[in-house]
Amino acid sequence: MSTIKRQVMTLDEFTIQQLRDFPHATGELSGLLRDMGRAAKRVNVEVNKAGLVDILGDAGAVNVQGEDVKKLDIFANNQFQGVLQHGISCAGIASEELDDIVAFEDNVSCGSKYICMFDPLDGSGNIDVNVSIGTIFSVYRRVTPVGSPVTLEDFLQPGRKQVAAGYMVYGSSTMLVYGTRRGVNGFTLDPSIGEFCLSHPNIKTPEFGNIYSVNHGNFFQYATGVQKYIDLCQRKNKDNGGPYTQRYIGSMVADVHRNLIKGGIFMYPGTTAKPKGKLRLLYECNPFAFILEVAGGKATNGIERILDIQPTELHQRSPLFIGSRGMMEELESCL
Ligand code: AHM
Ligand code: MG
Repeated sequence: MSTIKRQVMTLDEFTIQQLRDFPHATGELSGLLRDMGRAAKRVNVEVNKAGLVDILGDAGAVNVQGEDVKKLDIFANNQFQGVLQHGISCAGIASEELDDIVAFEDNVSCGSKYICMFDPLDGSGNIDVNVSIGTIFSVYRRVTPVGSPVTLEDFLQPGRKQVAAGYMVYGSSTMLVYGTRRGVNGFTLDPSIGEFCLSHPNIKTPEFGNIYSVNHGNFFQYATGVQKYIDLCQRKNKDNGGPYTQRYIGSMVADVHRNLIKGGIFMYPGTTAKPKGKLRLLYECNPFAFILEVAGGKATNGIERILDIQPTELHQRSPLFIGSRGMMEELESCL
């Protein structure tokens, strides 16, 4: 029997295809990823019309980190929470927008072995000015028994325990990138059919890149080792002897996505005012550390591997250095 060859493979088809290699898999993780993709399409529609409707601006509330919450953050949070709560592949969630974990208490959800953590709309300070923003998520196997409601313990696991992690970029095109231990794959949303289509199979990050990304405004607040490395970036480039190029959008998803594809290093170091930096370990650092490591890169907090940090609270922050292996090694020699 001849097989029909198709040019595009959608996210749904891809996750189902992956199942064929594991006849004993339950399909739960694939289902969860498809749920996330579905919610992302709804968020994408709202992000795209952010300039048109009265959804822009502060919602008037302040989130658990003490920052202004934009209406779209809440919309996005509700979409991801809703799709997982009504689905059958997730037992509970934690979100950057919520104080506490949400345990899904119905029998079907309690019977799931996975929990999901997400930053529903990262870089939301950029919404008003039409700059790329994104969603970041990670999936863990719960440690409490299947069948009971999840507890905080299920969420406070070191990043190396992640089963999958991913992100969506709402940019010049909308992409969903996710990784499991088997590899990282990128899907671009084809608006004409409303499907994420495999566009970046088996992503590997270059060993070296030409880009460094950091908030230069904080330069004098960084530790001496970090300053030394930034200085090095401005002076030398391993390949051609010239300086590296500085690129910093202020939307982590877009900055790290670009560096993943092109090669580079992204840094959000601690400052004298905020020694732990700004980024959250569970919602931002861990998922990207997982993806970058699977793609061949590295991620540390300047002292230890991000994925080895034992979290003690849901919303804890961590300095982050992440990117191409060769550039991370250069950095480490300065720290
Ligand atoms: P957010 O979760 O409140 O959107 O903040 C996280 C964002 C990251 O996307 C980005 O890398 C960083 O904040 C930029 O911060 P800064 O303006 O301090 O450089
Ligand atoms: Mg964020």
